[in-house]
Amino acid sequence: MADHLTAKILKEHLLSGQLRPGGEIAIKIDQTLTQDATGTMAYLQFERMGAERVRSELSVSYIDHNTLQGSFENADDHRYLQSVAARYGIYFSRPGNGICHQVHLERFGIPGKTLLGSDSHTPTGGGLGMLAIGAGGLDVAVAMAGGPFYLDVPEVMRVNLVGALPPWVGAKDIILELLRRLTVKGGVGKIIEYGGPSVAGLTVPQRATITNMGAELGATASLFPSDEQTRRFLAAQGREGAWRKLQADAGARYDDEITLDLDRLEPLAACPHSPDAVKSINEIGPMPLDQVAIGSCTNSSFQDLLLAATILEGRTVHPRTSLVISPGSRQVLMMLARCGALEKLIAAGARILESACGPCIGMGQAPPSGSISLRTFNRNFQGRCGTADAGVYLSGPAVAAVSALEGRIADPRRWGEFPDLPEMPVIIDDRMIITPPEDGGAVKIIRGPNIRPLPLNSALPDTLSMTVLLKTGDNITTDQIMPAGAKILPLRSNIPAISEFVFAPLDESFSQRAREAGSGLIAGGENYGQGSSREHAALAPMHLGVKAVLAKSFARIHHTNLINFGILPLLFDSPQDYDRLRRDDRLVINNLPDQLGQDGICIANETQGYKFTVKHRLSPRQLEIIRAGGLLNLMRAKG
Ligand code: MIC
Ligand code: SF4
Repeated sequence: MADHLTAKILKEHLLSGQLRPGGEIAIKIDQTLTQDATGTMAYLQFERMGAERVRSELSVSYIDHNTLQGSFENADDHRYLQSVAARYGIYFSRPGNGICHQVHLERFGIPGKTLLGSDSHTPTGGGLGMLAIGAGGLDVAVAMAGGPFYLDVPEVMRVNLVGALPPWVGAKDIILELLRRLTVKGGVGKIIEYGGPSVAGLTVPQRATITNMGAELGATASLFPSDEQTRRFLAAQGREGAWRKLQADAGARYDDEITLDLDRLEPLAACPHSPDAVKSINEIGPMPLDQVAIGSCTNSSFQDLLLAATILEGRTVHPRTSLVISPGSRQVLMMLARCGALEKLIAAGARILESACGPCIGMGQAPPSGSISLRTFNRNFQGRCGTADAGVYLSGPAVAAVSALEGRIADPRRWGEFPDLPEMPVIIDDRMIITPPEDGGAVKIIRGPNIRPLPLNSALPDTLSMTVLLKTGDNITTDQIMPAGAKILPLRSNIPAISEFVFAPLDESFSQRAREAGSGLIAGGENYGQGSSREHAALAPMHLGVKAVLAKSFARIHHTNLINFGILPLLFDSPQDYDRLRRDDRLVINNLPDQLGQDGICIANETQGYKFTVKHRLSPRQLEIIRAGGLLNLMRAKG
């Protein structure tokens, strides 16, 4: 049978289940990655599992998110993470070494392997032909302990790339065009495979920009074949031995297929406040800009920043606009320095940040009130940049660089010929990646006061009586459920403290009302919990007594995170039931354990005096987790 790429990799890793859409399968995970903002929880959970050493082929702990260190908290977290890495056999990428996805691509990714990461942009690795999937920290902890990763068999969509990119149009425009067509929920439950005659012309960093933002489509993963481009990239990184050819068989059948003609693309940007609100630069017009930010795991390869430096060379950033650059990795930053591009950026007036997530997650560089910022990043959810009333546009580096010079959104095609970008040898220097000792048994784990014990849920009761704490619209992001930014991110290892901010962007009274209610439910629309993989968006509501989320549909990672922490994810059966429900209604579900085994679950709305039926899509395995009050409880019960 002719297999697509997804089937080939899944077959090589299948531990249980059938590769038929709809069913649940378990796969072997070869590599894991964590970052510091989700990593502390992941490792606290891993410690609870009692393993002596990680059992994956390779596990890496990156420090890239929480690097501002305004007080002791982040530094405490870093010290804890470094000691855990040495203790359990995990590579440790030190702060300043770069953003997890960029560094993993450069130094560790291997075509055909599986990678599970506690960050939603882990699918960046698909640019190398890896099956790379984002997950909550607990799932990553299980994989590190040698356990399988469970997922619903995804549908596979092929994106057929034809034609050639016009000058000044780049990889970011390809993925923005897909977001325009498919929206932020168009990829939910799917793996997106890229193929067609134009794939061969795309470099690995370009492919990685596309697979990175597959996360914004809601896709489980995105995949490019492993071909000559992949071999060249790995050879340049001194890792040609990791290469293997991998491509879909001719005649492989896909669940869905679309064609994108690159010839017809133009420079695009996503408008506030969603990555799928995409328009052409011309449609948007010359919007004045207070800030331009170039970097993030989407667009901070050497080639991206070299292009920006070449455009900026000999010119000066517009007086109205602040330009900040956060290089994707130390490798990229060193290469920019060696070839002189860094000097060009500095001379033009760019503000150079360390190689980290930085402004992408609101860790500094919040733009002014009511301002407009243009960023080469992947998310522009309201308030994520740190300024609640700012508007963020997302574009590629060419648009960003010319816009920084003009002080307004500008079309790079008016800037003449596309420049020649010289190639240069890759600088390979892994001294900021600490290899764990052979035997970490004697390593002492260092816990500062910011590292608080992990809260656990209680087993599911027979009857749930809950107050509707909040009713939301569609596409609620985990940034809205559990915001990040310089003030809140340092509390990631302290669930009681971070819980105070749950749903703060939507309703500042939420945490207090939840605590007073004692037992709560959240009513959501479509694609509830899109965006980040942060399991804090489940853990912190759990801490506040949220027992269930009743939504029209869920984003994949958040659905699993809710289950992992014993919060019941329920589905509306009809839009009328959603319409009728009101905040503060008191809902009761009786005979829960029995009802969960049946087709529908009956809920009594005691406030309004009616009954309605809801559904769930929990597998028998997930039901067991929910009954136990979460995965850690279940693992403990099973010894
Ligand atoms: C993000 O881009 O939203 C983050 C910050 O990288 C998150 C992880 C987190 O919340 O720590 C993600 O994408 O999963
Ligand atoms: Fe970091 Fe932003 Fe990438 Fe998330 S999306 S990993 S915050 S650079």
